[in-house]
Amino acid sequence: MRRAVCPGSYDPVTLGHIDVFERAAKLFDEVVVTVMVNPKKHGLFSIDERMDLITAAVTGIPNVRVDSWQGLLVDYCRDNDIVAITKGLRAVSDFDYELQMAQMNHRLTGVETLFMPTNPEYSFLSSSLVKEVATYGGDVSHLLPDVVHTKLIERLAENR
Ligand code: COD
Repeated sequence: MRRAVCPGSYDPVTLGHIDVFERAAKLFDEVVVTVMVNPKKHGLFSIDERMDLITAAVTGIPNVRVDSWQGLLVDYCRDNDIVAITKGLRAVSDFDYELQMAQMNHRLTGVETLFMPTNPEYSFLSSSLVKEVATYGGDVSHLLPDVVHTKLIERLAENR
Protein backbone atom coordinates (compact mmCIF):
# COMPACT_ATOMS: atom_id res chain seq x y z
CA MET A 1 0.00 0.00 0.00
CA ARG A 2 1.53 3.31 -1.09
CA ARG A 3 0.13 6.06 1.09
CA ALA A 4 0.60 9.85 0.74
CA VAL A 5 -0.40 12.75 2.95
CA CYS A 6 -1.80 16.13 1.91
CA PRO A 7 -1.16 18.26 5.00
CA GLY A 8 -2.56 21.73 5.56
CA SER A 9 -4.51 24.12 7.72
CA TYR A 10 -7.63 23.87 5.54
CA ASP A 11 -9.42 26.77 7.24
CA PRO A 12 -11.50 26.07 5.19
CA VAL A 13 -10.79 23.62 2.37
CA THR A 14 -11.15 25.18 -1.12
CA LEU A 15 -11.59 23.79 -4.63
CA GLY A 16 -7.84 24.36 -5.14
CA HIS A 17 -7.11 21.91 -2.33
CA ILE A 18 -9.69 19.40 -3.60
CA ASP A 19 -8.08 19.48 -7.04
CA VAL A 20 -4.76 18.44 -5.46
CA PHE A 21 -6.47 15.64 -3.45
CA GLU A 22 -8.12 14.27 -6.60
CA ARG A 23 -4.86 14.25 -8.54
CA ALA A 24 -2.89 12.71 -5.67
CA ALA A 25 -5.56 10.01 -5.30
CA LYS A 26 -4.77 8.87 -8.85
CA LEU A 27 -1.08 8.40 -7.97
CA PHE A 28 -1.30 6.62 -4.61
CA ASP A 29 -3.29 3.72 -3.15
CA GLU A 30 -4.42 5.94 -0.30
CA VAL A 31 -4.27 9.67 0.36
CA VAL A 32 -4.71 11.02 3.87
CA VAL A 33 -5.77 14.65 4.08
CA THR A 34 -4.39 15.70 7.45
CA VAL A 35 -5.47 18.87 9.20
CA MET A 36 -2.37 20.09 11.01
CA VAL A 37 -3.09 21.60 14.41
CA ASN A 38 -1.25 24.82 15.22
CA PRO A 39 -2.12 25.67 18.85
CA LYS A 40 -0.89 29.26 18.32
CA LYS A 41 -3.36 29.90 15.50
CA HIS A 42 -7.11 30.06 16.12
CA GLY A 43 -8.90 29.62 12.84
CA LEU A 44 -12.40 30.49 11.75
CA PHE A 45 -13.30 26.79 11.99
CA SER A 46 -12.34 24.29 14.69
CA ILE A 47 -10.20 21.30 13.74
CA ASP A 48 -13.25 19.01 13.95
CA GLU A 49 -15.27 21.33 11.73
CA ARG A 50 -12.47 21.48 9.15
CA MET A 51 -12.27 17.68 9.14
CA ASP A 52 -16.05 17.35 8.76
CA LEU A 53 -16.06 19.81 5.85
CA ILE A 54 -13.23 17.97 4.07
CA THR A 55 -14.95 14.62 4.68
CA ALA A 56 -18.16 15.96 3.14
CA ALA A 57 -16.25 17.39 0.16
CA VAL A 58 -14.28 14.22 -0.70
CA THR A 59 -17.11 11.65 -0.59
CA GLY A 60 -16.63 11.08 -4.33
CA ILE A 61 -12.97 10.05 -3.95
CA PRO A 62 -12.91 6.56 -2.42
CA ASN A 63 -9.23 6.34 -1.52
CA VAL A 64 -9.09 9.61 0.42
CA ARG A 65 -9.52 9.75 4.18
CA VAL A 66 -9.28 12.59 6.66
CA ASP A 67 -7.24 12.89 9.84
CA SER A 68 -5.64 15.51 12.11
CA TRP A 69 -2.28 15.83 13.80
CA GLN A 70 -0.48 18.10 16.24
CA GLY A 71 3.29 17.96 16.02
CA LEU A 72 5.92 17.44 13.39
CA LEU A 73 4.69 16.28 10.03
CA VAL A 74 7.61 13.87 9.70
CA ASP A 75 6.52 12.08 12.90
CA TYR A 76 3.03 11.70 11.46
CA CYS A 77 4.51 10.28 8.25
CA ARG A 78 6.64 7.79 10.15
CA ASP A 79 3.75 6.63 12.39
CA ASN A 80 1.38 6.21 9.43
CA ASP A 81 3.67 4.61 6.82
CA ILE A 82 3.45 7.64 4.55
CA VAL A 83 5.84 7.52 1.58
CA ALA A 84 5.23 11.03 0.23
CA ILE A 85 4.05 14.46 1.32
CA THR A 86 1.99 15.98 -1.50
CA LYS A 87 1.80 19.77 -1.72
CA GLY A 88 0.07 22.08 -4.17
CA LEU A 89 2.25 24.86 -5.57
CA ARG A 90 0.56 28.05 -6.72
CA ALA A 91 3.42 30.42 -7.44
CA VAL A 92 7.07 31.23 -6.85
CA SER A 93 6.01 32.73 -3.52
CA ASP A 94 4.82 29.26 -2.38
CA PHE A 95 7.93 27.61 -3.75
CA ASP A 96 10.52 29.32 -1.52
CA TYR A 97 8.92 28.24 1.74
CA GLU A 98 7.72 24.86 0.47
CA LEU A 99 11.22 24.00 -0.78
CA GLN A 100 12.66 24.85 2.64
CA MET A 101 10.10 22.63 4.40
CA ALA A 102 10.60 19.79 1.91
CA GLN A 103 14.36 19.86 2.40
CA MET A 104 14.05 20.03 6.20
CA ASN A 105 11.57 17.13 6.24
CA HIS A 106 13.86 15.09 3.99
CA ARG A 107 16.84 15.82 6.21
CA LEU A 108 14.87 14.79 9.31
CA THR A 109 13.60 11.38 8.16
CA GLY A 110 14.19 10.98 4.43
CA VAL A 111 10.50 11.45 3.56
CA GLU A 112 9.96 12.75 0.01
CA THR A 113 7.78 15.72 -0.99
CA LEU A 114 5.86 15.76 -4.26
CA PHE A 115 4.96 19.22 -5.61
CA MET A 116 1.87 19.48 -7.75
CA PRO A 117 1.48 22.59 -9.89
CA THR A 118 -1.86 24.17 -9.15
CA ASN A 119 -4.68 23.96 -11.64
CA PRO A 120 -4.49 27.43 -13.33
CA GLU A 121 -8.20 27.81 -12.60
CA TYR A 122 -7.33 27.99 -8.88
CA SER A 123 -3.83 29.47 -8.87
CA PHE A 124 -4.95 32.68 -7.12
CA LEU A 125 -7.01 30.85 -4.52
CA SER A 126 -6.24 30.65 -0.80
CA SER A 127 -8.37 30.00 2.29
CA SER A 128 -7.45 33.40 3.72
CA LEU A 129 -8.43 35.33 0.57
CA VAL A 130 -11.72 33.46 0.37
CA LYS A 131 -12.50 34.40 3.98
CA GLU A 132 -11.58 38.03 3.39
CA VAL A 133 -13.67 38.37 0.24
CA ALA A 134 -16.65 36.60 1.85
CA THR A 135 -16.40 38.80 4.97
CA TYR A 136 -17.05 41.86 2.81
CA GLY A 137 -19.89 40.23 0.93
CA GLY A 138 -18.03 39.06 -2.21
CA ASP A 139 -19.26 35.94 -3.99
CA VAL A 140 -16.92 33.00 -3.38
CA SER A 141 -19.44 30.26 -4.11
CA HIS A 142 -17.58 29.15 -7.26
CA LEU A 143 -14.34 28.67 -5.29
CA LEU A 144 -15.57 26.33 -2.58
CA PRO A 145 -17.41 23.01 -2.32
CA ASP A 146 -21.12 23.81 -1.71
CA VAL A 147 -21.07 22.44 1.83
CA VAL A 148 -18.09 24.64 2.70
CA HIS A 149 -19.65 27.73 1.17
CA THR A 150 -22.86 27.25 3.16
CA LYS A 151 -20.95 26.78 6.42
CA LEU A 152 -18.70 29.79 5.71
CA ILE A 153 -21.64 32.11 5.15
CA GLU A 154 -23.27 30.79 8.36
CA ARG A 155 -20.09 31.29 10.41
CA LEU A 156 -19.50 34.82 9.14
CA ALA A 157 -23.11 35.72 10.01
CA GLU A 158 -22.67 34.27 13.54
CA ASN A 159 -19.52 36.35 14.02
CA ARG A 160 -21.08 39.61 12.84
N1 COD B 1 -4.12 25.23 -5.44
C1 COD B 1 -3.25 24.24 -5.15
N2 COD B 1 -2.70 24.05 -3.92
C2 COD B 1 -3.06 24.89 -2.96
C3 COD B 1 -3.99 25.93 -3.17
C4 COD B 1 -4.52 26.09 -4.48
N3 COD B 1 -5.37 27.08 -4.78
N4 COD B 1 -4.16 26.59 -2.00
C5 COD B 1 -3.35 26.00 -1.11
N5 COD B 1 -2.71 24.98 -1.67
C6 COD B 1 -1.75 24.06 -1.05
C7 COD B 1 -0.70 24.78 -0.24
O1 COD B 1 0.39 25.14 -1.03
C8 COD B 1 -0.36 23.71 0.76
O2 COD B 1 0.53 22.78 0.19
C9 COD B 1 -1.68 22.98 0.99
O3 COD B 1 -2.47 23.27 -0.14
C10 COD B 1 -2.40 23.40 2.27
O4 COD B 1 -2.65 24.78 2.24
P1 COD B 1 -3.12 25.52 3.59
O5 COD B 1 -3.00 26.99 3.35
O6 COD B 1 -4.40 24.98 4.05
O7 COD B 1 -2.07 25.04 4.68
P2 COD B 1 -0.67 25.65 5.14
O8 COD B 1 0.14 26.11 3.99
O9 COD B 1 -0.96 26.61 6.24
O10 COD B 1 0.02 24.32 5.75
C11 COD B 1 1.33 24.35 6.27
C12 COD B 1 1.58 23.08 7.07
C13 COD B 1 0.56 22.96 8.22
C14 COD B 1 1.44 21.86 6.17
C15 COD B 1 3.04 23.18 7.63
O11 COD B 1 3.15 24.33 8.41
C16 COD B 1 3.42 21.97 8.46
O12 COD B 1 3.80 20.94 7.90
N6 COD B 1 3.29 22.07 9.80
C17 COD B 1 3.50 20.96 10.72
C18 COD B 1 4.65 21.21 11.72
C19 COD B 1 5.98 20.83 11.08
O13 COD B 1 6.25 19.69 10.76
N7 COD B 1 6.84 21.87 10.93
C20 COD B 1 8.13 21.74 10.34
C21 COD B 1 8.10 21.88 8.83
S1 COD B 1 9.71 21.66 8.12
